[in-house]
Amino acid sequence: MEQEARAWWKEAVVYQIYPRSFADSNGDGIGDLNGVTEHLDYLRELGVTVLWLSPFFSSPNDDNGYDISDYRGIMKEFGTMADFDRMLAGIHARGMKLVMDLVVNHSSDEHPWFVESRKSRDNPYRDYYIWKDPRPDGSAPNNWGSYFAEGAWELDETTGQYYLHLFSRKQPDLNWANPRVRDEVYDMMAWWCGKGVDGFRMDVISMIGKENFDDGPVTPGKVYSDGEASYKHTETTHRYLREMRERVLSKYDLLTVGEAGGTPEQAIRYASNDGSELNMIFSFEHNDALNDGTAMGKWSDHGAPLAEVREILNRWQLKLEGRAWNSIYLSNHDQPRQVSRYGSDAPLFRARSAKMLATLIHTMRGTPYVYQGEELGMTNAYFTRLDQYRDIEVFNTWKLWVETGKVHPEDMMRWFARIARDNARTPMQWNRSENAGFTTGTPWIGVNPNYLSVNAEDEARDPDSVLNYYKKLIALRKAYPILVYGSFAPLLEDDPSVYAYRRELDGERLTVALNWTDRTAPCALFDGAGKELISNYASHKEGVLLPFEARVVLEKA
Ligand code: TEU
Ligand code: CA
Repeated sequence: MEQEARAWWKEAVVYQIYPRSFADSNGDGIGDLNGVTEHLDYLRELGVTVLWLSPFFSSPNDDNGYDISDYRGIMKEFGTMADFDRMLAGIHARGMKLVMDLVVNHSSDEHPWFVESRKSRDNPYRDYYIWKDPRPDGSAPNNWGSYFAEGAWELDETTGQYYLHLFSRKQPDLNWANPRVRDEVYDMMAWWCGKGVDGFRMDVISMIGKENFDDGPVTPGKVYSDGEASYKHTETTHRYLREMRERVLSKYDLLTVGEAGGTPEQAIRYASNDGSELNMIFSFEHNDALNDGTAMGKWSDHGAPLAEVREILNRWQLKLEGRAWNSIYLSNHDQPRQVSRYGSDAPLFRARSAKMLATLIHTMRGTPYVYQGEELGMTNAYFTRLDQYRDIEVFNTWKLWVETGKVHPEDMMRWFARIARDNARTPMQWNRSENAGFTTGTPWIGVNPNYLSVNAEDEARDPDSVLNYYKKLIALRKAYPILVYGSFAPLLEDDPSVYAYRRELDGERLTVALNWTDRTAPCALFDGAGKELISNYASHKEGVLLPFEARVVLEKA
C-alpha cells in the first residue's frame, strides 16, 4: 500500500469542549471562555492537540448556541471578544489548535438577516431563508418533520408564508441556493481564519443542499415524514462543499470535520483523500444503533450489543482505508455518556470499562475525539424529573408523544434518563468542592452527584485513574505512528465477547483485544510474545480476558 500522506490533523487528538458546562469563571452558573482559558494547562497535560469548542457566538440559546444571532460576536454569557482572543492566544502558546463549530445550515431567528427577511416578501433578505406558500388548505408546504419532534415549517403571519426549520422554530434554515448567503458564510469563515482559528466542525453540513420540497415517506406510527431524500447528501451539497474549499478552505491549513452521518460510501465523497471537500466526517451509524426501527427513533431500551457496534465500526474502518480519513468517537454533546451506554457505570466496572472504550477510540484508524468528562469516566446523570432537563429536544418530544397520550410518561422518562442529550451536558467534574468545582454559583443544569468519586483532581493523583489512562493512550498515539497510519484488519469477528483487530505498518503488528462484557472471556490472541503497550489490568490470566479487559501488544509482523 502506498505511503499514506502524513497530516497534522490525522495525528491530532481532538478534545471537544461544550463551553456552557466546562468551567464557570464568574459565578453566574454558566461556563465561559475564561473558564476554558483557566484550564488550558489541564488540557495540555492530558496531551490533546486540538480543541473543538461548541458554538460560542451570540445566541438566544434556544438550542444552547446552535442558534446563532451574530456569527462575528461572542455569546454574552461566554464573555467578550477580548476573552476569546486571550483564550486563543493561550491555546496557541501551549502548542494546541482551535477548531470552531460552524453552524450555517441555519441561523437564529434573532439574526438580523432573519429579522429583515420576515418583514416582507420583497425584503432584500427574503431569499436568505426558505419561504413557501401554504398548501391550498392553509397547511404547511409539505409533511416534513423537524429533528426536534415537531413540524419543519412555521407560519409567519406577517407575510402569510411558512419558513423551513429542520431544527427548532428559532433555527430557520438558511437558503444556500442564494449565492449571497454562500458569500456571507465564506466571508465569515475567512474572518475567523484571519483571527487564527485552525479549523471547522461543520454542523449538519450534509443538509445544506436542499434540492426539492416534495413530501417524504411517513414511517408507520410517526406524525411527520422524513424529508431527507430531498435535502441530505445531495449533489448540491457536494457542489457547495467543493466551492467552499475553493473559496476558503484551500487558503488555510485547517482541520475540517463535517457532521454528516450517512454511509461509508457517502463519507468517501465528503472526506476523500483527493482533498476536494473536507478532511473527515462524523458518522452517526453507531449512534443510530440505538434506534430500534420504531417511530420513536432513538427513544428506546435498545442497548449497544458488541455484534452491532463491531459490524458498524469495522465496516467504516475497512471501507474508508486508503480512500478517505475517518473520525473515531463515541461521545459528544448530543449523545449519552459512553461508559453508561457502551460500557458499565456500575461502580465495580465503571473505570475499567471506561478505559476499555478509551482503548478502542485511540487504537483504531482515524482521528480520535475525546468529549469533555469522558477522560474522567463521567456517566449519565439519569435525571428522574422533567424539570431537571434543559434540552429543547426533550421538551418537544414530551409534547409530541406524552401529552398526546401516545407514549406512557414512565416509558418516556426512562428513555430520557438513558438517552437524552442532557446526560452529556451536566457540568464538568473538577473536584469534590460544591458543584464539583464547576461554579461558585448555581449551575444552569444539575451536577451529577457522583462527582465526589469521579473528578479530575482526585484522578490526577491516582496513577490508576481513567484520566491517567487517557494520558498514557494519547502519549502512545504520539509515540507510535502505527496507531495513526497502520492498516486495519478485524480479528475474531464473530466472538460473542471480545472485540479484536490488528494494525500493521512498516513490518510491525499491533494486536488489540477488548472484552466488551462484564464477564471473563476466552481469548487466545496473546502468548506472552511482543511488547505490551497498554492494558487496564496490571496482570493477566492465561487464555482469557478479564471483565472489560483491554490489551494492546506490539510485535514484529
Ligand atoms: O446535531 C445534528 C443532529 O443530527 C443531532 O442534533 C440529532 O439530530 C439531534 O441530537 C436530535 O437527536 C447538530 C448539533 O450537534 C446539535 O447539538 C444541534 O442541536 C443540531 O445540530 C442543530 O444545530
Ligand atoms: Ca460564567
